[in-house]
Amino acid sequence: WTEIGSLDAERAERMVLIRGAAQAIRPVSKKMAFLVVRQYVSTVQCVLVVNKEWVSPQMVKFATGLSKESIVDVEGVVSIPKDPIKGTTQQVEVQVRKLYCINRAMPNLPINIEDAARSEMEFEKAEQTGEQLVRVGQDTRLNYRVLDLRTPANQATFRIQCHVEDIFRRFLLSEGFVGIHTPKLVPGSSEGGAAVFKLDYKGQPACLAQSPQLYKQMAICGGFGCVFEVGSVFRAEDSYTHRHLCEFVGLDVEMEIKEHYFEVCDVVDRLFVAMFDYLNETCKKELDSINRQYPFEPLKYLRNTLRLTFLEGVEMLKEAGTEVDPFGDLNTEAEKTLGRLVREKYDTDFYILHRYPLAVRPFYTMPCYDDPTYSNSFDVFIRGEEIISGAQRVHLPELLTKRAEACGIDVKTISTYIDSFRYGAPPHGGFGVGLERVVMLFCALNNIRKTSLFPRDPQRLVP
Ligand code: ATP
Ligand code: AMO
Repeated sequence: WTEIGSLDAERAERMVLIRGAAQAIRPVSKKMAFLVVRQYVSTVQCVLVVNKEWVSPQMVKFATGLSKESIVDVEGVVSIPKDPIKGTTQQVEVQVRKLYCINRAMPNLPINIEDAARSEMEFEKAEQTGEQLVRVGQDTRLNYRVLDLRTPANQATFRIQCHVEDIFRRFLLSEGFVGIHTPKLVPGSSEGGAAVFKLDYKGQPACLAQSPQLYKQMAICGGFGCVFEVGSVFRAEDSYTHRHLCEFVGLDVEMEIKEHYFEVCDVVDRLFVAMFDYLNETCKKELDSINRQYPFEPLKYLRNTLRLTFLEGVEMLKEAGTEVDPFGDLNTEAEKTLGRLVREKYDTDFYILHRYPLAVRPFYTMPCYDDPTYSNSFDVFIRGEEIISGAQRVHLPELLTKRAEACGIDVKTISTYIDSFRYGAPPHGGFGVGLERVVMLFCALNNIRKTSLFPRDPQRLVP
């Protein structure tokens, strides 16, 4: 068996056996037909020409009668065409000798993969030439996700996502972090607010974990020093936005701090610079596949990630004519504007904003020692949108109790968590990353549903 992606001029004249989906079937005459066969992100043109030895007119008829997306095995000889081939990734052809249909797809599928893989530029061109092309809307894509996932851009997206997760694990393991798994069935909220999915736990009220926050801190109290987790996170988001899901994959880190919360920012810095370097060097083919359908500018990032204080950000916004509350949060628009300003001034799309007002951070966040209206916390942005929240945590049980009460939390519901800090607890901090957001923003995709295999949003529970 040969992978379609490896078919090149070096294999010319050689016999190969490939398996893939019949993406397009183009009859030319009773004696000739083309079959485009796809495997993952690669496509190759297979040529059937009637001859005495191998291809009969019945075989051409059989090929042209195949339904799109049927799974086929093709045996044939690799050849180099006279003219460059349009519309396939491989620049060689396969002269068919044998053709088998392994599994027939139903005719008239709800999504045609070639339509689903078109770029906006192709639609613009078609408008000028009068060609009628079919647009595939997002709901149709998600309703028939199994078909939609077959486009090269989608194949590439989830391969990149797999690399992001893999680099996250490998980097942290190489720095001595321990991988953990915390419970997803939990007694209460960790991030505050009403955004929890409630459920009945054998008669006790419970919910799905909004984050591993309290447990990853308890793992530090358990003596692990530094930990990470890759796991599902559940948020009962009310509103329908381009960057919120009701279930996403959280990449979480928690670690002891010796002196300053910048030690946590240093991990973010090293981890993400290594990740972006790796993606750019190792995933060129995948990035090209995404770029072909959804063109984007490569992410700009610095060797040492830029760190701005929240107040420096507020000042930059003010100078540009956007007034924001220096004790409040940045809204989505202000975050975007700041992203543009940072890019203009510092030539980077990736930066850390730290020392947020305490009032807009969760109860477990450590206030700044020099000014408790601010906090030892940070958010990290790609192209003006948040991918990470992090902070130093309150490890002093009295202060933690006061902070929880001030945030309206019934401390009885988190007593075992607060008690964890009574048995000797080191200063610590950490951060949480949304996997789908990292992939979405690295590739400048416009919607988080594109980076979730089977997205869960306030309106979608199927497929
Ligand atoms: P997280 O919820 O993890 O903090 P986030 O991107 O929602 O991630 P926030 O700090 O909560 O970040 O919110 C930043 C801004 O995004 C808010 O000020 C608000 O304008 C907007 N925002 C947050 N959540 C929603 C939502 N569910 N729907 C619409 N806008 C939201
Ligand atoms: P936060 O609530 O900011 O912080 O979440 C961390 C990161 O998770 C991602 N994220 C989401 N992704 C998709 N859909 C959502 N609804 C959604 N909500 C959040 C974002 C965000 O930056 N416990 C803290 C982290 C910490 O301090 O360690 C927390 O959960 O990328």
